[in-house]
Amino acid sequence: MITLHALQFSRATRVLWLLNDLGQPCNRIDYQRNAQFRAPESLSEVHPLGKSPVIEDGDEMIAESSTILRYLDAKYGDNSHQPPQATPAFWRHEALFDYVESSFAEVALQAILPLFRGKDVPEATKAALDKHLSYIEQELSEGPLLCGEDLTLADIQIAYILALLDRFAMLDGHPKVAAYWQRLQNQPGYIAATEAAGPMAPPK
Ligand SMILES: N[C@@H](CCC(=O)N[C@@H](CS)C(=O)NCC(=O)O)C(=O)O
Repeated sequence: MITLHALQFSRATRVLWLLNDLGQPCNRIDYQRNAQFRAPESLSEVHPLGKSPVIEDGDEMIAESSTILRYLDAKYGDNSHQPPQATPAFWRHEALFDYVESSFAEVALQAILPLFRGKDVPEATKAALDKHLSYIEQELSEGPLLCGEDLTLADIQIAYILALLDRFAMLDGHPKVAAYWQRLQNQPGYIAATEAAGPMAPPK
């Protein structure tokens, strides 16, 4: 059985969500965040980076949520959470999926981290985030989800960042993205994952 090392309020919910969609059970090992909102030292005994998620599947140990989602969807889902390979839709999805961790997360976290510490967000950071949320709005034009009607890995990947932004009311100026976030929260895999492991974002 797959083992999931799941830190509280973390990207590990992405993995749990996909596992639920694929009907794959897992042995979830939970780690509580410390007072500084960091991972406990015990996660560094699992993987050198000390981050979550990490999965173990037989002899494989895989870190990086995007790689884990691709691996699970290929191995257990027959790529059910992606458009058909070698189509324009496939490559558009690849770009959106990679965009979340490669570009969007960094900008969003620059806004979220000061708010966590009770500080103001610099205007330049707000402007950068605004640009990204407008981009996501544009990419939702074929909606209701990023790639139309079917839930994809990109939707699961982006949900964690939207949960954090929503926690700090940072989606208020982008009603289309806020409505998309509401739709994601109605997805059965999201509901099952958060019922099992708690919310993605820490409570207010
Ligand atoms: N790019 C990595 C990021 C992993 C990551 O930063 N995870 C956070 C939780 S969402 C973490 O473990 N933070 C704990 C810490 O840095 O102490 C991924 O997508 O898996």
